[in-house]
Amino acid sequence: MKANSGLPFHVSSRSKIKQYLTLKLYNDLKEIRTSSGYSIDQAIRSGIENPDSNIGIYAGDMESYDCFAPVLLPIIEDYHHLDPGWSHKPGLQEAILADLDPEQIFIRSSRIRVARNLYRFPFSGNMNTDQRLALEETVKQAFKTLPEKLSGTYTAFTDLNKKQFNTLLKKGLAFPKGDRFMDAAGINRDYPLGRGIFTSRDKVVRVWVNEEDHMRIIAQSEGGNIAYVFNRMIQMIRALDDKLDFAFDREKGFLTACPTNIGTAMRAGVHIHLEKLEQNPSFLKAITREHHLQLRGTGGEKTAVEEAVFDISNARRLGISANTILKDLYRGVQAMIEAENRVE
Ligand code: CIR
Repeated sequence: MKANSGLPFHVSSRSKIKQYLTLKLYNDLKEIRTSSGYSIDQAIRSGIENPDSNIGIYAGDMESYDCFAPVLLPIIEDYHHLDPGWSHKPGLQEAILADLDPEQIFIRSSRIRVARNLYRFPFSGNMNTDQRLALEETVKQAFKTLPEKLSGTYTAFTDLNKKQFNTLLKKGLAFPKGDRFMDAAGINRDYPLGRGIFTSRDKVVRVWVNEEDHMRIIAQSEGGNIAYVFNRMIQMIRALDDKLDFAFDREKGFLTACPTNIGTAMRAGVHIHLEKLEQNPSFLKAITREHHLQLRGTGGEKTAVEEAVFDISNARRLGISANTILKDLYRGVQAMIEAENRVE
């Protein structure tokens, strides 16, 4: 008999939740509710409904990480490849690094984002309509107090007609309703109500409101000047941190809806054209592994690579600082460009 037989995970599922949630553990956890009423049944719904889940569990609030720790901790330690005694590493300092691709031959764009949630609100999949709207209002007020150099415009999706919304979506200035994994977790509920995007005047910095996390603070620019992008993002994080209380735990770092994002909650990446390395996937994978990076398809997670444009980003988010993540990306992409130039 398999350890978790009796739980309704699909026979084909290779998710971490299926791997770690034994029937005994489920029985120990099934009556527990966090103070915002979140249960293990809600937490694992996405993993049950989507047999192709990698992880299959979402936190409904900060407290989920304590209440459901018996199953979440082993998943976190496994996914983030943590050593015993692990802990979140602070460190988010502005960086000085030369442009990786000053002639813009390989790197199409650089994008860095962090997820941030507010400690006073349940997380996305566990919010009711009023809470979602109240969160939007809280964040909107914070945007109004930003210093001049960070200021910009907040656009609520409900204020846009279909055509306006689609235009923003095409420019990457809006986010669509989430995927079926998020849907099953309740994260898409009421979409587009309470959702919107803040855009700085020069459009380099954006903040998604009420997507998978309360906020995704993003900086994005064409080319390979990743330090510039990182520094712009940090300035925005600091300004918002002054006004809002982020969900944070000393050991686990910044807490997020998906346990894959906790810690620095940062994803730093480039879209890069690697025509020659595409023909040598084992070499590309070796560089990726050596620098703790991951390869995604052109359109992001769970998409295909089109015209040799790869989305390369950090594989690690917890147990190392944001500055170390940036260095990993820098050195890894540098090695890829060197290899691309070397291969005949
Ligand atoms: C899953 O379990 O596959 C989805 N909830 C998404 C998990 C996040 N990303 C990932 O596995 N790389």
